[in-house]
Amino acid sequence: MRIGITCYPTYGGSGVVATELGLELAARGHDVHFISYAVPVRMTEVSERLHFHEVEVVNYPLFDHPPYALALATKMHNVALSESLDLLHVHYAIPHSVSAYLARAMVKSRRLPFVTTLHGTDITLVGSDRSYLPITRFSIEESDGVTAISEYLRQVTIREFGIQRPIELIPNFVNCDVFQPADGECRRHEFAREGEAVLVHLSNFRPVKRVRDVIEIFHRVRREIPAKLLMIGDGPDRTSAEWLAREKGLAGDVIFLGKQNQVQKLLNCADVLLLPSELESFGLAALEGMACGVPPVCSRVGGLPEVIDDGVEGYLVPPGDVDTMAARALEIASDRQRRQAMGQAARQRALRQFCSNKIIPLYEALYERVLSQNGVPPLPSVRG
Ligand code: GMT
Repeated sequence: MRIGITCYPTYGGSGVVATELGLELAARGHDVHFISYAVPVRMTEVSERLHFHEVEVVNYPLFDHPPYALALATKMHNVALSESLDLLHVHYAIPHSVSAYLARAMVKSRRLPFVTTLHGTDITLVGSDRSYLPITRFSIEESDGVTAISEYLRQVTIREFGIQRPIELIPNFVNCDVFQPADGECRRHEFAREGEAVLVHLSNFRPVKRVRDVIEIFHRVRREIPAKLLMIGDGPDRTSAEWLAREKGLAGDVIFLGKQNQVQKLLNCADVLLLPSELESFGLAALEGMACGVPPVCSRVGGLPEVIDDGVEGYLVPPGDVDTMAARALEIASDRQRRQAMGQAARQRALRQFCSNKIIPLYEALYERVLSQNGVPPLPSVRG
């Protein structure tokens, strides 16, 4: 198939999932065309089946707010025609599914179906804001296929938006060959001395991630055992977290690494992953850690209970309860056997349920259904 994928190309989880999906689809013989304003960050591979089309937004003094959604719709339309796309798959409803709706309407010569994947804040925060709710609901209803990345998000969407059409659950996934426990090769020695525990946090440092809680948790752990904390990612709350770490006298033990590409090489060094978010519709970072054999300590919110079996593969704790999170993290980090048993259980869970080889066929089956419902037989790929 020839598939156009649109996502936010930055470090948000939806962009990561969309990019990994594109890479996997290309590896399985599909032609994948990313359509966005920048090259997706995890699109590090080059292949004849992977293409990128940049959306350029023309600015003009009249435009206080350049109309990205329109530039995107135009680019989708153009690429669909020039590359004979079979369908569009947009990640994050706003504004991508609206742009896809316009592109579909603009392609007059044939049907150009589009699939929308809902990721989280497009429903729980931005989409449910009254200024966006009607158009988000409209574009979901108008999509030819809709998926949600957890049952939690599926239910919230149906409830909050009153959606009548079917929404399919296709959970997030991880490439379990890339994200796997370290076999000797590990960057741990770059950050921690022998005998020090390594805790890790990975996010876009937005308020919903509660990054100050990460520091609070680490502070409590650090009082009990020698440890280092790796903070991977960047975003608006980084400065405040850095400030708090200094205030607590932890500056030498908390290492802010900023945005990183090969996160698996950092995750697989850690003893515990901390994700104390206010809300996570899935919690991709927790899954990436689990695939690397690292037990996560997370908030019991949103879709996280669908990913982690509490007490077996990691721990789920009410959001904001930093004392309990610290106690759980300490329990794992200070007991080698416990850490290994939980890490193995976490890896097994990822292998059982969330590896890309299990999930990508679900997307392929959905594409085929959408195409046949629209009377569009998938075109044979140009390159065979
Ligand atoms: O976490 C964010 O703020 C980014 C956001 C996104 O859409 O880029 O992440 C959401 O999608 C991820 C990938 O599907 C999920 O793993 C995250 O749980 C979800 N974030 C929230 O629900 C807050």
